[in-house]
Amino acid sequence: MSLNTPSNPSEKPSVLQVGRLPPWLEQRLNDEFDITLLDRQIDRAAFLRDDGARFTGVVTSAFAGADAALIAALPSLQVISNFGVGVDRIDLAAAKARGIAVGHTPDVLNDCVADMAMGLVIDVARRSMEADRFMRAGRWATGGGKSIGLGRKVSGARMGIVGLGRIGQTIARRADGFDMAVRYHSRNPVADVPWTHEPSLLELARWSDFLVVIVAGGAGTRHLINADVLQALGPRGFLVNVARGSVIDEPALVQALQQGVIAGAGLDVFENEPHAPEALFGLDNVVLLPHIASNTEETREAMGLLTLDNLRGHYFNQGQLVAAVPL
Ligand code: NAP
Ligand code: 8YV
Repeated sequence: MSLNTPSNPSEKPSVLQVGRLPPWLEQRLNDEFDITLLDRQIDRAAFLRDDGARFTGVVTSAFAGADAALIAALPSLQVISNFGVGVDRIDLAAAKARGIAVGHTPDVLNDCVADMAMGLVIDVARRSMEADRFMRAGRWATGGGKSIGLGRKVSGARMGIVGLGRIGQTIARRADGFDMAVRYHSRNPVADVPWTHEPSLLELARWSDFLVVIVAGGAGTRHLINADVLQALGPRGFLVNVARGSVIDEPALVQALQQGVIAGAGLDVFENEPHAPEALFGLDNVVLLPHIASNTEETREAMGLLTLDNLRGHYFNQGQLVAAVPL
């Protein structure tokens, strides 16, 4: 018998699922665990009060998270497995205080998130989405062949990366391939990388043609990109955010885009998802994506398998999560 297979299906561990997950993953979770979907409970508070003590695991996503109230309502909780690398919606302090292990999905999504960051850099600089709208409206033909205005060159430009972690380094390597000059800002310089650390975020913004944000979310980075940083990026600078919406002061960004304080922005994430500031919808100098940077068949499958493996590791391999969040 494999370590990953429970000896008796009726003894499957009880795991509470918060939010929806890809259907194939929900199927696999149901095969191996006794899953209850919190979203199906009409009166969540009553359900948690009556049934909360039976769950030893939670499976959630970067979108749904697990806040302090939920963790407190689950007195037997041992493990939280997150479908996603970002754990800003999980109350890590509450988990740590109770000795609850937290698993997530690092590394398997680096390529796709970095690819999308480069896609946004190109889209916003070369105006490809704007050009697509122009074509679909028939304006190329009706305008007698007159095209949209000029874009800006990406190859050889300066890219400042805010957060040189797993994904930030993957973006930097792609920027190298575009012959870009790369510098980065983080609290600590990263050892053994060829890119220059810039201790001042304002200086990095001043230097950059493209400022790409890929720090962790949460209280420590809330509104790190504020009006001063946007001012420093300046009227020829572009902002790309594939981290979390909370990292940007959104009203300040809207104003900066409306008033030409910066040249444009490419945004995959927003402060109040699934909502984005409506003021952005009418602006041509912004590219908006509905948080899809990791959404490929390949990466979602790898994330799902790691989400499963973290649970399996906890229950069937002596509490050894494959990818545990350091608490
Ligand atoms: P990571 O390896 O932990 O890197 C995070 C980086 O952020 C580190 O370089 C860290 O460096 C830096 N950082 C943290 N706090 C900072 C601060 N206050 N000021 C400046 N830098 C700070 O994480 P990762 O795997 O690259 O993922 C990064 C984030 O991307 C995730 O947490 C998630 O929110 C987001 N993400 C988004 C998507 C999407 O679909 N758009 C997909 C995956 C991930 P220091 O500690 O030295 O400061
Ligand atoms: C996903 C993400 O969109 O990994 C993260 O932190 O934000 C994205 O990969 C998310 O995990 C889906 O819930």
